[in-house]
Amino acid sequence: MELIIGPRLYSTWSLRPWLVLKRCGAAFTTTEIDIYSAAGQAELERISPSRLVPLLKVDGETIWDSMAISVWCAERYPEAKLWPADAHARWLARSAACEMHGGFMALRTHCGMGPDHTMVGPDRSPLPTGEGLERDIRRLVALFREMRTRFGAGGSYLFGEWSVPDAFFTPVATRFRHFQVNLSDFGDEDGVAQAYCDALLAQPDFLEWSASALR
Ligand SMILES: N[C@@H](CCC(=O)N[C@@H](CS)C(=O)NCC(=O)O)C(=O)O
Repeated sequence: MELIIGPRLYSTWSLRPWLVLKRCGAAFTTTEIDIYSAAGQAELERISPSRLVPLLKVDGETIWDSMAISVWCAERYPEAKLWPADAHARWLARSAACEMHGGFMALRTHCGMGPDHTMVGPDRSPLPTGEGLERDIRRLVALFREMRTRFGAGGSYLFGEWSVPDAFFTPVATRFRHFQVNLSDFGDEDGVAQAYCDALLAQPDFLEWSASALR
């Protein structure tokens, strides 16, 4: 099984299924494509149905899109318990992961990751201003606080134990760190959302990803 990803320094979309596969204990290889080079673009054209990464090559198929790969993982590795066991938590965990998958365009646009800003490097940049950015950050803070308060008792992740939304929100924690977002300015009075982001950044799998990106 092969996961094809973009550059580890920048590719927030690639990090998500990589974290999910690690949680499954899956045996997989990782192939990085430099999507910023002409050769990488040609490779994308050749191998990717959507011209995007990540891709998972398994059982003779190419599964594209980070959410589709995560859903496949939950099917293939039920013992990894990738979604919360409690039904209410599970419904909301899927809502949260899908909201991240399809939304927060202002955060993506104004706090982008790419050759100018790395997801894992030590460099930091000031928080830009931009249409919709404050609304996106406030919404993320509110979401993190609500889920942690309602469902987080069993651990330090969004729904207590680790689940798919944690993979989808790890790139948010890296953006908040890189752009030095002070979450208390966005409704996180007592640090609940910040503690969650800290837990995401301290995940051993994420630290492994960061270390390999910086090598
Ligand atoms: N919704 C897709 C988004 C994937 C995506 O946007 N991937 C970026 C890399 S982070 C990409 O492949 N970009 C190729 C390019 O810009 O040419 C997913 O979840 O997999």
